[in-house]
Amino acid sequence: MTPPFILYGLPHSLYTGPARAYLRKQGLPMVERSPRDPEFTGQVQPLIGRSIIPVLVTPDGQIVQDSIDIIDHVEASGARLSAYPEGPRQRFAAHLLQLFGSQGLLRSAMHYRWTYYDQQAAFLDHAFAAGAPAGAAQNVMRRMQSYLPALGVREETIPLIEQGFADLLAALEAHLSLHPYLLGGRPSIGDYGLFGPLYAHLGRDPVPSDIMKRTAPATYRWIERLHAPDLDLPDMPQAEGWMADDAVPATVEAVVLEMGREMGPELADKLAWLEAHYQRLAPADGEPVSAKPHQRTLGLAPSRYRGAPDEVGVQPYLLYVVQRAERALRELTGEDQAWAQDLLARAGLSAVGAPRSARVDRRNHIEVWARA
Ligand SMILES: N[C@@H](CCC(=O)N[C@@H](CS)C(=O)NCC(=O)O)C(=O)O
Repeated sequence: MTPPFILYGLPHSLYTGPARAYLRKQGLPMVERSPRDPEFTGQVQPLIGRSIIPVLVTPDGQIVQDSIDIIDHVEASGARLSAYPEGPRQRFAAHLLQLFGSQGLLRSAMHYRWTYYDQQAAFLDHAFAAGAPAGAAQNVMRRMQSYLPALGVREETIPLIEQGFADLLAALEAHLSLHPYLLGGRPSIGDYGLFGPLYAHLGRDPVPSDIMKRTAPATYRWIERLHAPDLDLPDMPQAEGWMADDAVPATVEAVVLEMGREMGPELADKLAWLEAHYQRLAPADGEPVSAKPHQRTLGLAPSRYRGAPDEVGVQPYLLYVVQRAERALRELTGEDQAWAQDLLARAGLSAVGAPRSARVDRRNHIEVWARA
């Protein structure tokens, strides 16, 4: 009998969510195990070189780290429900929203989890105890909490973050009241990207999930639907497949506009920071982006968040995700290209596709600088 895929992850982990939801939709035999599992600590983690989840071990023993790389690994061997639309507009929109979920909603997700720790202590203590031995869980939680300033979570930004969450839920709700997924009757890489923060933190932790259930019930259902092993459509029109004619409806464009409000300025400033850093460093192809694999943030970039002064930590991984959206952007021609440029400009996201020489690749489970 073929052994199952093993996913090392945790229910409350933002980046495990997309990998788990995707693997379930593929109907692949799979078990999920905690990173406390001795096989993980003894055999898998030493190969990865840092303490990080999710990690996939395939039936033939290959090891894949990274939520995006896990999905792409399965795609490459033929997925029953590919996350990549064939239509170039839809594919670009899906990549853009993956960027939003993977990078742009971290501030919100971490704010709601840790600013409201006192109101959610029983839930979070219970969750983190599953991922670390007693005693160590408190240290992990303190480390997570210490990331807030570099994520731009400060007293002055908190009301703005919360307004942003409400606005995003309103935009998602308008779309998901009509459609099961972002681009029709099946999930795309954009759905999986947004699922990360909207499930693990914002859809499970008591304070934000309560807001979601009360104000955005169709969005909450979309989370359940993405997490199910099937398409889970009893309450929706049985419209299977992508929307016709490569359509990206106005309700999805509205979510992209929310993306721009949430992360447009910081995206531009972080990318400019990375470019300047890369120029200064002039790294060789394949050089790790940081001295140690667990060091993810290279520095702080001054920026703006919804009109307020801001300062945010810069992670080269961002570029890895941006490059994917840019690849999809380059595939658009003629009217489709003009549509994308107009959407990016309206959203304040024109940093996507701007000229740049810095490139980030992932090799041997870590991020490295790449020369063209
Ligand atoms: N780019 C990675 C990010 C993974 C990641 O940040 N995982 C978190 C859990 S959601 C983690 O393992 N954090 C450990 C730490 O920061 O010490 C991916 O997409 O898989």
